[in-house]
Amino acid sequence: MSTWDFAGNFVVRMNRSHLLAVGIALLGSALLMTTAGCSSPGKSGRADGTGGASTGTGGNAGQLTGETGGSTGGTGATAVAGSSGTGGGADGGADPYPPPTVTPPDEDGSQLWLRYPLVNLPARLTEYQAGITQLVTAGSSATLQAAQAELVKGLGGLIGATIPVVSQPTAAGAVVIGTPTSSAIISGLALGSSLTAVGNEGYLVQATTVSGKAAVVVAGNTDVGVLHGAFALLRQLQCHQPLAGLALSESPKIQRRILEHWDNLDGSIERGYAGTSLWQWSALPGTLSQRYTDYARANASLGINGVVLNNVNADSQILTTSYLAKVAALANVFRPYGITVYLSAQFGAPQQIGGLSTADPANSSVATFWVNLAKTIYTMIPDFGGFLVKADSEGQPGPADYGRTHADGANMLEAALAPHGGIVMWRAFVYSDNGTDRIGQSYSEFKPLDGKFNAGTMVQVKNGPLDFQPREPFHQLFGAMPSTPLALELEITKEYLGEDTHLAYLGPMWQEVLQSDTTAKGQGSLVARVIDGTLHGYKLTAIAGVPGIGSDANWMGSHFNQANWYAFGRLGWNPDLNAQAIADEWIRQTFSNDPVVVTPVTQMMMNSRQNLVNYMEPLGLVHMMGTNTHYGPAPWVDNLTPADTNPYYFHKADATGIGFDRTSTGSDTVAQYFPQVASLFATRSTTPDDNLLFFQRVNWDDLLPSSGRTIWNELVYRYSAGVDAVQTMRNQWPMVMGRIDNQRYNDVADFLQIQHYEARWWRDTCLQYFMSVNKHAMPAGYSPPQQSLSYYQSLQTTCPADPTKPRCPAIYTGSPSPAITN
Ligand code: GCV
Repeated sequence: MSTWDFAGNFVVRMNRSHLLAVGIALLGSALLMTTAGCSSPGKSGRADGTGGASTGTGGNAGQLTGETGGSTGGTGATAVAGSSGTGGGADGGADPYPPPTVTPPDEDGSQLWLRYPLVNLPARLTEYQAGITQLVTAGSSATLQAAQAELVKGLGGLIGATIPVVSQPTAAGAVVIGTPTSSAIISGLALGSSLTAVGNEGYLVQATTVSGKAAVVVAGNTDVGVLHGAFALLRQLQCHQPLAGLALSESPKIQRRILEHWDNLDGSIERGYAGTSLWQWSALPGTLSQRYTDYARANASLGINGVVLNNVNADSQILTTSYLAKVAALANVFRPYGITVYLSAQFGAPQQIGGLSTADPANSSVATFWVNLAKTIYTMIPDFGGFLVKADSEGQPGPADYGRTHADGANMLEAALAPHGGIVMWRAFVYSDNGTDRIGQSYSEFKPLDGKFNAGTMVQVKNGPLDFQPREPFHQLFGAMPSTPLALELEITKEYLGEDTHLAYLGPMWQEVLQSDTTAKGQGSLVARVIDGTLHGYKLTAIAGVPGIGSDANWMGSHFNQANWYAFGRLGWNPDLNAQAIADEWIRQTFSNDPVVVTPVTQMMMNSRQNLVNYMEPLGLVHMMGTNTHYGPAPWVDNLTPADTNPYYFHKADATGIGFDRTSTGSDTVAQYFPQVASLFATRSTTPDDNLLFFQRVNWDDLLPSSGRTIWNELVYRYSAGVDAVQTMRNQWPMVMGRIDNQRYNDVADFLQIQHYEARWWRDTCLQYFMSVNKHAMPAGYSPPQQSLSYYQSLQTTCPADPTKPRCPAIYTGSPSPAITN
């Protein structure tokens, strides 16, 4: 039964017994892919699927049908997680979890993955109740207090009893936390080099004995290491891992793991779909919301250790003393959680708030402005992280305005921050009309500057050369700047991947870029090795993600978007983690450990990004979305200035063919990659299907060897398969009904319905448009577009009414599937 709710959402309320039949039919095949999660995440495999040296951009036919394990044919294998035992002995197909007698109570998603519900696997609960009986404290620092509070809350929730806090172990089952300095017990364990090896932020979590009694030790070299260890222990227990043999030893591979908020001082969030900004600027510094602490807890649970508070399209007011007092108040909340505050700096600030007539980096008054500002900031925020800068891009001022280079601009700021220990993260996302191939601009401007940046400067590079599209090849700069530390920038908010409503798990996308091989120093020169610093010996390393976190109760605009915050944090800690393993542990903590839940939801998540690529921008298409809001399809747009902001610029579809020729017969931008990669993308037979139209121009009737279809028929097939895959997700979701709470169940069901309609909207619009230029007909076996091209074009004026919760009620009608009719 369907209806409209007051917010304009299409609401589905399904009958459980009716849907169970569908679910059971799907469960048989789905159970085959249950994987390990929490304690032994598999190392990620190469995402290129070729087994060769050159790329990591997705394979060919194998990726069409899923990213779950490379078992779907073709050459696009994405490695699966390791398969050591799962919590509660869930392997083997039997469900050891007693079905709930009543549906779990409603949840609004605000607890994220830190829910700590009573363990509902009877044998494991008994084990935990015997093995965790008390918490032994070790010191009064704010960080250790936070670790203690989290353990009291978490352990108590999981075992269903209050955990006494004691100063010395008095019984078996003590959880002992601390550093060798803060805890005589930890010191007495003489953990030696195994502890020193985990560094400043890492931890050891071990089942051991203390004074002859069974205990669990959470040890770090620093209080923050202990806090990270506390969260690691709670993750294991939330995943129902056995206590016996517990032995974790972890440290982060990337130094700075940063959330980059695009929050404006008026409370709006650029490209945010989860409400308004978390930062209550008018109430700060006096009033500190509990939400700030919960946000810090969530980040610390993943090891995220930095926060850029404001939009890169920066308002210089944030650099004034009254705002810095508010920033300092937030920094004080975050500090115990190991989180440092950064700010986006407006390059024009010397003019806007400094009373100067220029922002020229060569002007001594400008340099002095920044030096004095840095002194002020560090007086108020002693551990301030530094500046993030968007300059000479999308209308932002920058050094080019004065005939200076990016290095000139960055080095001036670095000189101001470096004496205090701060750094500059200078963005390589430059978008200005220089008449060359859009995707080549960043490389052209930055590659010649390698080695010219001061030591405290990083260049921050988006994953792909264009702009966070559903699929792009990795950015050419990775591997190309050995003397300049490069940070990786990812977009967690789904600006181009369905905003708040579409279920699109981004772990596979990020794994794809991280495991891409630049070949800069021969085979194995992965993007992950560039950004963890090991390839070139960078002294600074960083990863940044744009979260879009906001005031919505569920933080991210949808329950499944939380998985992307989670995956970002986990990959920042260890860029070699496997996306499927991360999904597995997120599901266990967020929804349930019950394989009846874990199995189908893992499958939904792991297929979701490729499904979305199929119904939005298959075969290497990019930038087909609506102007400004970036919501919905608008492939016909060709009249914007500059030209490289038009969808048409990127697909160039006409009567003969489609695609952007970036080989030597076209823009030759492929030459910006290292030779092995360049040759792969420049050669028709070796270009991965998933990047085909990004690099090559093809005729509509050319055959795609991997499928035997023509390009036109392949596009129709992929668009249609993408739509029907959302139907599959809608069939899978009811399998969890009654095993999770109704509130989140219904929220997800509602959004899946919107996604299904919008997938059909994308498909029908794009196919209608392409037919209008190629004069081809729909092949047999596919449902025709439901409306005319002019109808779809007319929607651009009405959809969306609200860009922060984008919807298009006009197309929420009819039956989106089947798109493939035979
Ligand atoms: C903050 C894209 C987004 C912009 C964003 C820009 C950037 O173009 O649409 O909203 O601006 O990226 O990364 O700077």
